[in-house]
Amino acid sequence: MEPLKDPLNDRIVSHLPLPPQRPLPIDILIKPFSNLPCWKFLKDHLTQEGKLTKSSVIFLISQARFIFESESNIIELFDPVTIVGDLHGQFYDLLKIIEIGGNPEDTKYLFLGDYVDRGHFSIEIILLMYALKINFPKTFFMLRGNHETRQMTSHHNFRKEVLYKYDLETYELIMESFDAMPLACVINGKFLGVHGGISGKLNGLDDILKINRFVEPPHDGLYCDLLWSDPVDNTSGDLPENFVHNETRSCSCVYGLKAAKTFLKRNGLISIIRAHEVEMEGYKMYKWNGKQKFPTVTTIFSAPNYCGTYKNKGAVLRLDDSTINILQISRSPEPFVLPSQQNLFTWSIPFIIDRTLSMLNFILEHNDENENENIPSEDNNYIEQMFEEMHDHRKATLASKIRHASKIALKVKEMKEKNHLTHINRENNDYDDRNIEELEIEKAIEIFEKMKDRDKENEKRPQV
Ligand SMILES: [Mn+2]
Repeated sequence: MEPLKDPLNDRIVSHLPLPPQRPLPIDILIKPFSNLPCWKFLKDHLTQEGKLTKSSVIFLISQARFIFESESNIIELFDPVTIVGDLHGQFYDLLKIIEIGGNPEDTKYLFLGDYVDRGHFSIEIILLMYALKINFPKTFFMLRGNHETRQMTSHHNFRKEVLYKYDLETYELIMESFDAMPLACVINGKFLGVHGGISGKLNGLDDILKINRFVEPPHDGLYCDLLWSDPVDNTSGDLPENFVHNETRSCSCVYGLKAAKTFLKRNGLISIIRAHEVEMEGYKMYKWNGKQKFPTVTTIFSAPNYCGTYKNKGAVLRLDDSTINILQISRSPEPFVLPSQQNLFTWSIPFIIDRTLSMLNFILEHNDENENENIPSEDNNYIEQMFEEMHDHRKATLASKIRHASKIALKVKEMKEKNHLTHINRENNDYDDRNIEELEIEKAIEIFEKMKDRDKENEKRPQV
């Protein structure tokens, strides 16, 4: 599609390609003589920050939802398969994943959820992945993550992103499509794929099949645990009980070796492959049974430099002949977006108010006689007259009002900064995405741990 016009040819960053001129209409999206979206064309359009017409969006969401609805709670498949963890709105990294993980036309894919929130390009991820799902319903699979819910997308930024780029109806349709996503996957009859993990309420795979998944996931129980639970973070896998409360998430449970072993044995499985937790290397193998043994649990996390701050690698897992291979990726460059999709004017208002008020304050606090020399005498007379007419207490009132306003402006600024902690704070970022490779490993781990600690609150389930 034609790019936007630039009649004056005065763009400051001229090397950046212009976005497409119009939203992609459905008759161009759909391949001729078929009912399938042209995913490669859509991919290029979205990469250039193009939008879609409402009918194109509705087509993709409703067709994908229709396929999800036809799937069982548990998908059954066989390797070779490329398994992908959390993406969190990092569309430009998804493009890289498709590039290295294999062309979806001839590669089987399993995505473990958490497509949306945190990053700025979640809707682009959903639209492209839905187009792939429609094209390859039997080889491209998407499970539900804990962020594919009304609660998480309202608490984080996906809802805002959809309202900004599309509208409320689009958001609600996407939520209904999330309700239809399957919950788990069994590969080769040996591996359980799921977003979070197992549960005290999970005995057999039958228990997962019995769930009515077509709802907003509840706050506790098996459905919640599949999406929210975590493995215990130690080398032995020991826990005081089989399942303990998950403090980090404010809901669900933590499971260890004993619980995992019991569950796997009972169901003839050997290993759990899950996502849900950011890892420095993009993956983590829990070899609780001993270093030589097959990992009981593997975490796969596919959003490199998560939130623009973690400095972690992203990874995808390639399962072939029941053997695990890991492919790592670094962050791909993406268009710069201000936090919460603000425009430059909204973003700068607190700073402008702040500056203006400090200027006013300065003027009021300084009454050096000599400074009046440069002011034309008529003006000077006028100002003096005005101030003489003004009683002292009025001057004081005015000054105090300005000081109060200044305090308010500072509060506004603080609030804004606090709101944006969950997003990229580029100013305080010592290293940009380009030189992660050059970071010393100790420094990278230090930054990763610091960011993880600072971001703790956001990994919790919000309390309602
Ligand atoms: Mn998650």
